[in-house]
Amino acid sequence: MDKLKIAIQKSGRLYEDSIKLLKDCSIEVNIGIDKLKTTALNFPLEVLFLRDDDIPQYLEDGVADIGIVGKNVLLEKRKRIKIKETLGFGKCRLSIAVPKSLSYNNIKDLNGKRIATSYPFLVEEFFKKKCIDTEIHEISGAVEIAPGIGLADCICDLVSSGSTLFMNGLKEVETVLQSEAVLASHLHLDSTQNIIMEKLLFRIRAVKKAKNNKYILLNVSNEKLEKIISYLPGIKSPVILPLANSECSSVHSVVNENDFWGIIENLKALGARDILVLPIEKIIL
Ligand code: PRT
Ligand code: ZN
Repeated sequence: MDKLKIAIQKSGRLYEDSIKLLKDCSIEVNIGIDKLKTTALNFPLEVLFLRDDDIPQYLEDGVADIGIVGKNVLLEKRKRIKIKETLGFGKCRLSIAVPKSLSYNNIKDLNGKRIATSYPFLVEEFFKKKCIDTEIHEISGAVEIAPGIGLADCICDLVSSGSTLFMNGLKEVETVLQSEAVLASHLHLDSTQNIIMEKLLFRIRAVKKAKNNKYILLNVSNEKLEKIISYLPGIKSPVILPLANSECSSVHSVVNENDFWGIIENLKALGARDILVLPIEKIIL
């Protein structure tokens, strides 16, 4: 049977989560010793292990059919490929940072400044849109030390916790891009490749939906049941089951991770008791 070729990062920040995503999609991947490529055991997928910077080019050329790569890399490389799905991991932002000692009021303070970055295209676009004139110095690594050694006045680099900036005496002042890992594809997949990709996307979306939601069970006395039901969201509506104690009911529902704590607090205030929260493996609507 034909196989779809997926490119993932060989090692680095996206590797573990990419493999985990496949695993969560029930796709078993046997990782060999040389780790150049491997074949999934129970899904028509061939996995190619590459440097993240090379993935957009391979996707444009059709050497790989689909790939997992940071949106930051994908937009910087400007290859003709399609983003099919955001994946919710590898989250970071591409930000401008200046020395802590520099007093910064607004973006105009960056006029005429030398900016060191590994993302010259995205940085240039950003400043062009804001009509700010800067001098961009492309460097490939250790961007955060550039101001300290006099190579630049400020930097534009990826930030997640902010500790690298902090340790190098820098402060974040502008966000150029919010980024996360995405699944991207070659522009012209044939029909079999498309079918396999859609099967994979179907699984990925089910896993993503499950990750963003929790299954919640609670007990409530029957006189408070109506209020709880009207408040509690659910996929359709909550499940209500009688308890052995006929004055109380058990309510089951699904709540979104983002609203979770607010919902729990309100449920408690409305009389919910014995609240249990469980992870969900997959949601298929
Ligand atoms: O070897 P290869 O070329 O494949 O990997 P790489 O070294 O180029 O990339 P890698 O593994 O560092 O990152 C891969 C992708 O992870 C990036 O393209 C982003 O999409 C994503 N990502 C998420 C990050 C970060 N968070 C991140 N914090 N990539 C890099 N960083 C670096 C950043 O450059 C800085 O040096 O981490 C430092 C800042 O982190 P904090 O936590 O101190 O703010
Ligand atoms: Zn890289």
